[in-house]
Amino acid sequence: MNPKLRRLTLSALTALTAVSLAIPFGASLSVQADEPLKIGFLVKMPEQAWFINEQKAATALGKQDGFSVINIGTPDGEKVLAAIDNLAAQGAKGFVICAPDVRLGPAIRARAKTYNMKFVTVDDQLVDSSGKPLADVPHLGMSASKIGNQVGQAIADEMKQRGWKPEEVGALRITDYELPTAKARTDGATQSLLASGFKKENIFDAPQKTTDDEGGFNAASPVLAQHPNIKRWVIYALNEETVLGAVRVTEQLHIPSADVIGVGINGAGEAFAEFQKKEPTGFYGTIAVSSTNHGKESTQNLVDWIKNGKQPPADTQTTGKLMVRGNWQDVRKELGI
Ligand code: FCA
Repeated sequence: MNPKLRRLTLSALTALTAVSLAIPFGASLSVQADEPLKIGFLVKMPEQAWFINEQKAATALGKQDGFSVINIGTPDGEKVLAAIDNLAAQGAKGFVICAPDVRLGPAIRARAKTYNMKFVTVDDQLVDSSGKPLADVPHLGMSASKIGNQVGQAIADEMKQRGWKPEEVGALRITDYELPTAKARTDGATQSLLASGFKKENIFDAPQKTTDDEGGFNAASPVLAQHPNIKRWVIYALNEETVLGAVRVTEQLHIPSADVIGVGINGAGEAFAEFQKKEPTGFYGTIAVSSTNHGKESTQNLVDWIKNGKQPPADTQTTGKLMVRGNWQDVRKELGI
């Protein structure tokens, strides 16, 4: 070895020994703590624009504040538990999660506890075996009933605008009653619609299996086919992907887009694409909520908790704004989506 290099190596070694001698017992722990923080961001539908945007916002915050975010798609319970194991193996200290089934609550909590990991929920609040929210897990999600009310109001206003009489209109209500936030959203929409004079007997339920376009399409098909006598439809559901799936069915059935008012929730990529189509479709609008803020704030809450022991707020509820063809770009900008 070149003597200069050897001298350098030797002095580096001496320095290292001196340092390690000076470090009291437990040093390895403090060395680990100096490593950049790692957290996970787990979502039930990694292909949905809403969740892509949340994860992107979390990653961006990490880049800015010096921690890293491991994004994982967890479409079922096994994948969630495997992801938590995987995060622990990588040294992650906690995670944000939107679980594929809220009833996984106790299992997720137990697994996180084994690794001494902190976690918060985003969008879908976990429940225990009796269906009660896990109160000790901090949550950030939409103010579901209020946003549902906005959906119902937007539909009612547009019906009025088009001069539709309530007795000649059917409502396709696509439901997921196993997910509390979904039920609260569609209940909210129904409430406002009825308050505007909509006929209760003209509301038809279409239960969905999955909360995406395909789920909306499959739920809507049989219900629309059963009512060929109804010429005008309004459509609502827990999110815009579901409504878009149903709008595609109305197109297949050759119901003119002017006879359909679909209003969704989210304000993400698919809605933007729809608003950019040359001709208006049956998708009238959506209540846009900032997925950027959901991703960012839930991550910030978790990181503050891990780093500074600051307990996150128990339940943060976010608001939305009606986005239609005419204002979508402004609303998008305003909400930083
Ligand atoms: C649920 C829905 C998503 C989104 C989110 C905020 O998880 O499935 O589409 O609306 O709430």
